[in-house]
Formats: sequence, structure tokens, C-alpha cells
Amino acid sequence: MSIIMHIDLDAFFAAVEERENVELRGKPVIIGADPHSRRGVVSTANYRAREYGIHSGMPISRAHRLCPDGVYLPVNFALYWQASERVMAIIRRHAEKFQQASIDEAYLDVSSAGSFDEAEQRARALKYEIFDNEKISCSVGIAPNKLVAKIASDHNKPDGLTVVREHDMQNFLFPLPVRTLYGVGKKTEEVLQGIGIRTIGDLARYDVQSLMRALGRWGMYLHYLANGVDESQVEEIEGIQSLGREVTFEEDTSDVISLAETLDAIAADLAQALRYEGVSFRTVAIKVRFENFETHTRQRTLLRSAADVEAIKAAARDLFEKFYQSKKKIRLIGIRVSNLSYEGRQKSLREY
Ligand code: TTP
Ligand code: MG
Repeated sequence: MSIIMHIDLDAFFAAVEERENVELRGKPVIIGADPHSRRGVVSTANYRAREYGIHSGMPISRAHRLCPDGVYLPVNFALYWQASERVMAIIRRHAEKFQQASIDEAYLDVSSAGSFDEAEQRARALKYEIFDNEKISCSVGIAPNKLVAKIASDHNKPDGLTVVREHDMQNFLFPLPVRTLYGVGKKTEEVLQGIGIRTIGDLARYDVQSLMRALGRWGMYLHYLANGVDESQVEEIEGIQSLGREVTFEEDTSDVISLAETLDAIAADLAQALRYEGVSFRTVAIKVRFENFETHTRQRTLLRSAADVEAIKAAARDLFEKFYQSKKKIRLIGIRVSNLSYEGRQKSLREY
């Protein structure tokens, strides 16, 4: 029997800022503001700010209207990265198999605990240790596989702990909206709603052949997910595999100057994080989403590793210029670097 734990830090970027500055406590804190204008996109907001309806991905200008008295801060990636490393170092000590899934989440295989009760005790100890050392709260999900553990960690945020045993899986999953499943975005949700599927239970009970007619192989895959089937393992991979950032425009745009400036700003953010880490990359990818949500990516692998902002900028701009020759309005643009080399980082991890 597998017992998997998924840990996700609560309002992570905002939690780090609150920890660094006691004056922020109790106030709505919104991260993602451009220090020079009221433009920008909300990266995250603390739970106080979420009471005003503010969430990740919302334009900062809209957040300002919802909550004029909030504290608006720019993204300080290097600071969050440093906090993440320290938390991850704590988490990895709690199991034989550890997989970091993003800057603020990780999976642990805790099957050796032998029972869900014992795993729950371990989760409490882990939550306590993270908070005691780093003053950041997290939410934990425990389940027989990664899929359900991740849904469970999100179930009772912030500071949650949700345990889903094998025989509770259906009761837990079936009432949830299909959107909860990883990979089900706006478009898939619309298709599913069109054939009368709203909850994970509706999806699980739906005839697979008809699902495949509506969604192809993706439909079959979703049917597995809805039934809580996931056999992927917790994979011990050193660090994250890629690093990306994207920006949604307040108003869709085809202004190439503003698009190029945005790409440069994203490149600078990424380079800052890479520099802090001592990580270099070989592959640069851009992502472009048009106003109709049609999304494209283009990528290039360099001859040798690089880590500087100019290399990211040059590759991203070139990929963009070759790709974008229309006047179609763009809603979102982003850059992701991958094929990472971790020489510097592994050394620093061993020092913990
Ligand atoms: P999440 O774990 O999705 O969000 P969160 O930790 O802020 O809040 P929650 O309590 O719901 O887990 O993402 C982790 C961090 O990644 C988040 O603090 C900021 C960043 N992020 C963005 O920059 N843009 C985004 O659209 C999202 C979703 C997250
Ligand atoms: Mg989080």
C-alpha cells in the first residue's frame, strides 16, 4: 500500500513577505505590483486579501479597485527562492522519497509509516517543524496516490491537513467540481459541461466511449483521473526541472514594443532567480496565448549552457519575432528555461 503526502505552502510569496515585515501582519497583502506603475498581475495574495475577491492572475488595477487599502508589493523572486530552499530541506528529511513539484510544493512517499494514522502524525510533526523554523504555514494532503494527495492538500487551506484513505476516495472526489482535476481548464470544463458533466463523480460514471468521442484520448485519461486512478511514483529528482514566468496583460495587446519590453522584464526576473541558485539552462521556450485562448509555444536549445539575462532575452526575442507576424491580440506571454544544470546548487544543498 502506498501512502503519499503532498505539501503546499499557504499564500507562499505573501507569507514570506509577511514573515520579513511584522507591519504587514493582519493586512491584505498583494504580490505582483509593478513598482513604477499600477500595471502588473497578481502573483498571489494573502488570505486576508482573498476576502476581497483578489486572486492570482488578476490585473493589479482590478485588485486596487477591490481593495484600495491593501499593501501592494513587487515580486522578490530571489527572496522566495531562498525561503523555498530552506523549507524543502526540512521536508526532504521527512521521507525516503522526496519530489519537489514547484517552488512551494512537494510530494513525499511515506508508505514506510505503515498506516494512515501514523502518516497523519508525521504530517503534524512536519507542519510544526516548518512553522517553528520558517514561520510559514502549509497545507498537507495524505492519500493512496499523488493525484488525490494533491487535491487533498488544497481541500482545507490554509493550515489544513486532509487525509483520504482508500475507502474514502469516492466520497471525497465525487462531489468536487471537474475543474479540481489537474489539467482541466476552462476549455475542457466547457466541453464537459456541454455533455452534462459537472462533478468528478459525473465524469467517473460517464460512459468512456462517449467521453472519447467528445475529447479523444484525453477523455479516457480524464476518466481514469476521475476514478482516482494514478500510478505515477514520487520521483526523487534533484531540484525543479524548469523555471518559468508568465504575464497576462490587463488588456490584450498587439503592440510589439510593449510585448518586447514584457519579455525583457520576464527574462530579468528569471535571470535573477538563476543567478541566486547558481543554475544554468540550455533550453529557452516562449509561450504566447492569443485573445481567443489559443496557446502556442516555441523553444530553442542552445549549443552550450548559459545563465545570463542577455542569453534569455536574445533567444526569447528571436523566437517571438519569428513566431509573431500577425496583428492578432495577445493575452498572455511567458518564458520558461529548462535543461537546467545544477552544479552550484547541489553543493549548497549538501551544506544543509
Ligand atoms: P500556489 O501554491 O498556487 O499559491 P499560493 O501558495 O500563493 O496560495 P495557496 O495557499 O492557495 O497555495 O503558488 C505558489 C506561488 O507561486 C505563489 O505564492 C505565487 C506564485 N504564483 C504566481 O506567481 N502566479 C500564479 O498565477 C500562481 C497560481 C502562483
Ligand atoms: Mg501554495
